[in-house]
Amino acid sequence: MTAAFIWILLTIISEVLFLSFDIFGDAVTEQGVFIDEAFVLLVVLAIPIFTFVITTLGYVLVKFRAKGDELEDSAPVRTHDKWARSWLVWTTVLCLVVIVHPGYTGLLELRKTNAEEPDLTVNVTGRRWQWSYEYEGRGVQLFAMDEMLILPNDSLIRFIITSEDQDVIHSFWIPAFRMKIDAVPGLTTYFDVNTLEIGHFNDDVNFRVQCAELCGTDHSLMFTRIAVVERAEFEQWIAEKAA
Ligand SMILES: [Cu+2]
Repeated sequence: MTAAFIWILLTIISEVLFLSFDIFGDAVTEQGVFIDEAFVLLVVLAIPIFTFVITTLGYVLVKFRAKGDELEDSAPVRTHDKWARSWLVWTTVLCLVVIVHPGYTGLLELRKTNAEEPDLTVNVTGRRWQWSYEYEGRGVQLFAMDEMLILPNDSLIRFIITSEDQDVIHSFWIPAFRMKIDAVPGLTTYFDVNTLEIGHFNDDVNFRVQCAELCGTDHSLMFTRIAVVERAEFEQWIAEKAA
């Protein structure tokens, strides 16, 4: 009874604390919003299990500790069928639930724009230790490390990603978009985002591309600052850049 009470109390406190903290700030793409919701759901489901394990551990440590000079073992308990079975059933059900949602539904969500024609396609190449970008069909390429990746707001953007031949595996990660995928030599990967908000690296460091696969000496410097700007501003920028 005491243990059950502690478990419920710990669970309520942890859930309230978790839900009242804004850990990462807002996601700025449709896909990112879904990913954040999935993350919150998984943590909310995991908290009761975590508190159950912690409570059980703490409770048996205190309750069944050796008292005084007593050195004799208590009678061994071999099985506790009812508990074992119910643990198996509940954890299995939980696993199956999260495989379907947000697992399977999440994959569908991230792929739902695949058949659509994107407003902008950016071809990305990784190499040690720099990213380069080509705005497909727009005549703009970015090579220099200090150049900003300018992207249009309110648009479907497709990133098509690879690594140079003879290079190593990198990972193309944009924290503000909550999206990340490997950049592999000889292979193309891609992801789509629908941008929802303008933003600039100078106001929020999550607006950056960051290599997320340890790739050598300057791995940590393998990043590009991002600005998401209104469409008109983007068109103006790209026209100037292409000229
Ligand atoms: Cu890298």
